[in-house]
Amino acid sequence: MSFNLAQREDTIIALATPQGVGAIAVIRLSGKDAIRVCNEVFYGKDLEKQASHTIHFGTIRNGERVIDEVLVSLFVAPKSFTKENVVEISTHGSSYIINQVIRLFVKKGVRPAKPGEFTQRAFLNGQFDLAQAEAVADLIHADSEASHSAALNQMRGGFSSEIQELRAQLIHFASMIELELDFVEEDVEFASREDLRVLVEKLLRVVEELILSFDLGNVIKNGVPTVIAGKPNAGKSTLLNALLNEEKAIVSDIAGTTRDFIEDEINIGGVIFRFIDTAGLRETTDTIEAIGVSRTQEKMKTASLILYLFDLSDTDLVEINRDINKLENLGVPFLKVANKTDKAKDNIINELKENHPDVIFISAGQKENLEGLKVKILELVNLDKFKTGNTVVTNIRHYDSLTRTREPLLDVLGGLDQEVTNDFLAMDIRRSLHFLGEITGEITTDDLLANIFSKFCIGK
Ligand SMILES: Nc1nc2c(ncn2[C@@H]2O[C@H](COP(=O)(O)OP(=O)(O)OP(=O)(O)O)[C@@H](O)[C@H]2O)c(=O)[nH]1
Ligand SMILES: [Mg+2]
Repeated sequence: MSFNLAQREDTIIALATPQGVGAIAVIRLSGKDAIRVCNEVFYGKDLEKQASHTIHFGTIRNGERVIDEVLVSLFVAPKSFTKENVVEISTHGSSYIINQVIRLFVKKGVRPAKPGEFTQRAFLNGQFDLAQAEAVADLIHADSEASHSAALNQMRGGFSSEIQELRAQLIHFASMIELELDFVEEDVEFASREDLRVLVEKLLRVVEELILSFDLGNVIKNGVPTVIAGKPNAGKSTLLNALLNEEKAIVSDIAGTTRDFIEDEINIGGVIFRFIDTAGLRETTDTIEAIGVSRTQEKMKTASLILYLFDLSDTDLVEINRDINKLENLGVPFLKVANKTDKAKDNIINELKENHPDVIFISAGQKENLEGLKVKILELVNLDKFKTGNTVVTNIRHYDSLTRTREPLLDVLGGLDQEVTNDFLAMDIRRSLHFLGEITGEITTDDLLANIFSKFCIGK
């Protein structure tokens, strides 16, 4: 794909609403000729004489034949999403009508849009920067409150404006130092080295904070990986099913029923959790079960949260203490969850309450106190600060550019320490600027753009 201006002379069309039958469908056109071509097939007012941001009732006709009664919304350049002339045609939501309308326009020389082409045009015409364009994609795919607010915040420029501002300050220093190069003989200093150090240190802090936020950003997008672990027959699969409200995992009283991972997403309080049911932890001679057990141990290490589940009718305090000890050494946050309250003997419950006041008592089989468990889960991950619109990096490309910015920034600091010559200093600053610019799109390549926009769906 190339992104020259000639290609953007043409007018594009796509269905903007999802495929399939609906009450209405919206077909979108963008380009120089969008309004003119629409006027040729629209019977109603003369669209070319109407003001921007107006809606008009009429029919779309192929020759004499009426295809549908429609509403046409006009957005005259540059007051539109793409900054080009945009027409949105609301038709009845039948796939027959949609196909007929799109075909009619294609016959008139309008080109079917590629995935993400509307957003790409918006970007190329300066509607927003690259990080914001990518946020549009995230927003379309957001399916939880937390990922929605992270994407929305980014689209509004929260993330980019911070980067852009710091980059602008750094550009100032780069030009001052490069200017000094022209005056070597005079030995002047236009850029205070102390101010430069302060700025670079601040930049490093921001970059490192953003890098750290990526882990959480990732979690917001893909769900908090939460492993349910414990002995065979503790009721792990029963708990997964109870949380999901469906019989997803096989439950039986045979120890060692689950051998592979079974996972699914659950929305708790606006945050997506990815619950992973695992093979029960025990020494086993069964080869396949043993593989399952070692995989469980691996999975526990990479989890954000572990639900340690044990059976109140079949576990004693010694064993529980031993397991908790192991979990503490693992270093992953975990909750102690006692299952089968319906079958437990009183003394174990009292013993536990004394020794571990933070144990959560549930009955997965009877679906008891699952709400209490959910509250504790939410408390433990504490995603609150990310719901209030703090800057979070959710995009692997941004993360990559940020990590690559770090190194030249450190070089600038090192250079200041060692009082290297100006040309070296300027070079390291330029390298930092390059990677920072990649994030917001001040520096792009065709490959990069093609790669980003191809991830969108058609019509976006
Ligand atoms: N009474 C009672 N039985 C339960 C409860 N939760 C689970 N069970 C029973 O305990 C047995 C084991 O449950 P599973 O969910 O298969 O246990 P698991 O931890 O997945 O076991 P493995 O897959 O073998 O590691 C089944 O017979 C369940 O019906 C509960 O809260 N109360
Ligand atoms: Mg199981």
